[in-house]
Amino acid sequence: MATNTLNLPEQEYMLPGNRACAGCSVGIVFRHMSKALDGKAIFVVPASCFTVLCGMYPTASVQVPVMNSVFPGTAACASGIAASLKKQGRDDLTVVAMAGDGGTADIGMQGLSGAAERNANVFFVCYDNEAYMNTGTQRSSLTPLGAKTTTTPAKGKMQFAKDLPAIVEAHDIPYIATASPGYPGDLYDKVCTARGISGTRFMHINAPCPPGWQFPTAETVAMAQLAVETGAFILFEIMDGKFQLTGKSLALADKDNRQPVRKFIELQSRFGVLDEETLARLQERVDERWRKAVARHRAEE
Ligand SMILES: Cc1ncc(C[n+]2csc(CCOP(=O)(O)OP(=O)(O)O)c2C)c(N)n1
Ligand code: SF4
Ligand SMILES: [Mg+2]
Repeated sequence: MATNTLNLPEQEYMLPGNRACAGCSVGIVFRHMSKALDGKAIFVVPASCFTVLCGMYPTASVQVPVMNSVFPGTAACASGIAASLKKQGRDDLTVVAMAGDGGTADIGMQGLSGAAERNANVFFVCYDNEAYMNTGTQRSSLTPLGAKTTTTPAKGKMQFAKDLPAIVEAHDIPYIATASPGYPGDLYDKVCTARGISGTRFMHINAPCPPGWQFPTAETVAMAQLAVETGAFILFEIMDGKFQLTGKSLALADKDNRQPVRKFIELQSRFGVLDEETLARLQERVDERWRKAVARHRAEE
């Protein structure tokens, strides 16, 4: 049975109170991840909002060991820790490299690629708040077309976000998944699956950010759900090369009732400058990725 709020383990690895903004989705992500890992994990984290959330010893807000790494070295540090644990015969701990979109898709990409090519025993998680948020909302290669940041032109970002899971898939690793804080049971189950696999595992998690995306702090979960309901973010798993839609995305594919992207976009002031032509391009891109995902799911069922 899929995990839900009623059968989620009660043990918490996140203390009440941390330095993230009100309404931050990263706390929801870490809370469910750490439960799925039973707290038996070592995290390696480059500079990011997640380092802010974790805080510093002795006032850290998380009850797992966290090592701060340099940006390009996250996957390499995690690989080294995994090699050391192997030497010590410790197979009870999961080594998690957890980085933002900037720390994964831009500055950490070569380290991730190297670890994946070696199939290092590392679980790499990218929580994607779609910009360099910790330093004040600069664009990243995962910022969507048309979104305003402090380093984009007046009409918003001019390029589409790159397809991160597709890039990682080219490395032929045993497990890739996407997840969302809007569907924490699905996220929890996927982390449990990743935990049980050895080799490089990768997860791309959509992470709505109230100040960066410019929406009210109470709407974080609704925003995460809308990303999935519109198909702007698709929930899937790729296990040993086999692609399957999961959770809400699978239900949407079965019923063919996605919402238009406009419904997701219009609630975020970062898209306040979006013109109709750019919105149409965004919708087209979402439709194209959705069609490919559904076709692949059916072909590989
Ligand atoms: C090599 C290097 N370049 C730049 C920085 C400054 N810096 C700290 S956090 C950050 C943004 C990280 O963005 P992301 O990885 O998306 O994480 P987020 O803050 O959005 O959670 C930057 C650029 C740094 N610490 N090291
Ligand atoms: S800027 Fe966004 S991602 Fe960073 S702590 Fe605040 S809400 Fe979370
Ligand atoms: Mg970011």
